[in-house]
Amino acid sequence: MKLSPLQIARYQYQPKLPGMLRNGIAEISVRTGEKTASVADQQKIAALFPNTYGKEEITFEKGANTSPARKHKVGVILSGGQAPGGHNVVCGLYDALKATDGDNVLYGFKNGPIGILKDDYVIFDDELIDQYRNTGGFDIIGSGRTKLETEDQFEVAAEVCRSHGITAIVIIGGDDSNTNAAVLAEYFAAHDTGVQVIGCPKTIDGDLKNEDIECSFGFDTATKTYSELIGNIERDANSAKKYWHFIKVMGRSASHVALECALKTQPNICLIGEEVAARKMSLSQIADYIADSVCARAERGMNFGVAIIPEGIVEFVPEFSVLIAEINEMLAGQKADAFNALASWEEKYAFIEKGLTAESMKVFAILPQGIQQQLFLERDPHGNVQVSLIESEKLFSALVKDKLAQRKQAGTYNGKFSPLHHFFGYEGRCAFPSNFDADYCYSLGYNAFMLIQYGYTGYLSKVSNLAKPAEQWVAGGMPITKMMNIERRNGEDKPVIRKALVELDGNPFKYFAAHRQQWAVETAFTYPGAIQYYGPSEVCDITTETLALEKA
Ligand code: FBP
Repeated sequence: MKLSPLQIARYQYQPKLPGMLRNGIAEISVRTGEKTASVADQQKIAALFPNTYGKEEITFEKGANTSPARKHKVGVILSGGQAPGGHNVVCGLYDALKATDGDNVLYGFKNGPIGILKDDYVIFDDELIDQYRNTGGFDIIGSGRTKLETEDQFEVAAEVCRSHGITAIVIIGGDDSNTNAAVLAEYFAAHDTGVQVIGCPKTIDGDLKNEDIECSFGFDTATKTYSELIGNIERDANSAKKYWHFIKVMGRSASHVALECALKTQPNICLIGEEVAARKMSLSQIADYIADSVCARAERGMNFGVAIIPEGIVEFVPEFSVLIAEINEMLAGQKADAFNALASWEEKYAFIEKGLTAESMKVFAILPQGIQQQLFLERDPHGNVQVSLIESEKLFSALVKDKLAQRKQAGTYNGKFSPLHHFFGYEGRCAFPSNFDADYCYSLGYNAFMLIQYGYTGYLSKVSNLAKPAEQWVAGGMPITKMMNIERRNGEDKPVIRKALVELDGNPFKYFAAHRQQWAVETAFTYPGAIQYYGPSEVCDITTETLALEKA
């Protein structure tokens, strides 16, 4: 394999651990804190997790290691979408495990949770691990979206662990994967399997966070990557002065990515799904909001600009959600076959007109035909419209175009509008992790082993105080059940980790809201440039604007 100069240099990078983990395994002691309770629905969660609920928060400290001496065989699983730094979680876990005892063994289950069900694994050694230090991607063992959630699966997982003598599993995943980690931990404890389960908080979407978990890993690098690209586009826009760029960024259920990119690049427009929902904005109102910026800038002779659109935006638009629900209902079960059998779009359109309520038909009618057709193309395994596949950047530019045409007719706008479209998602998920993510992830993995060594199960590896230099970071663990509440999923009440949406009364949004009017009219673009790995700490080690504002 040919290596790039950066890859070779990154192999040598030594990730920074929190100060309390720096003196070697023998010098890490544990402090037990308060007992915990779930964020809501305490009685129900306690009843569902009798063996793992209510445990104490713990913090590691410098001091004599009092954990019982024993050999460890640990399995690790990468779950869900890629996020920069995943390899370093594995490396940190491996290094801590081997530093404790060279005979300890780390198994990597391949291609996500399916790996443990199929008993498909690799055993890590120095040669393999050293090829992946400080690199992006999850390709060291692969990832996947199979969910570990049924008792049958848990039994298979227990049997696989028993056959190898594995006594702990580390699951690196988002809110769903860590919810499943908690359920698996409870099952293993209830069945006396002797297998511990530890989770690690991953997702570029940034929606796995709460008062304990300050951010999920990967968010820093992904948003820096998108912001570099957005900044470059802003500069191009300001040079050529002829295009409006509509840029969709990943973030399926929350707008943290869009908000962070906006804080970094100061575009003319950034939509925040949570605000759209709170203000019950319609598609037409959103289009008017963007068109106002286009007009105001045109009046000043600036027929160019940049608008950031979060991937999940349409689900936040109330009238659009109703439309999607009606389409899902209209095509449920056999009805989809009847629809698909219709030969022409005209016939399909007539079918749709009959199936939708008058209100939803009004919404459907204003959509560009390409988007209308997208709503009927791709279905997920449950038969639902895959909202993330809707090209919302094109949807909004088309709606804005219509608004501008109306304004032109009314004589209130006389500019030029040439939109271009981009989608930034996969570009950022496997980037070389920033120093922050490299350090944070290595610490999460190292720390996960400390939790295993001290016998904890059903815990999330927790590293906090992240807005400060790594030396001051605090390492410890949090029972996953503390983050849970009961939510309705697929028609059933389920215990799940609560997803963190953008808080409209939080500092990051408030800062954005206080500046966006100015950004909408003026050209206040900022150009963050590429992630830097070598150089002054204030250039290379700082993390997100979101975290800085949250901790301000
Ligand atoms: P996770 O929640 O698993 O971390 O994945 C998040 C994400 O990157 C979203 O931003 C995006 O909508 C989705 O994954 C894309 O999924 P896929 O990789 O399956 O196309």
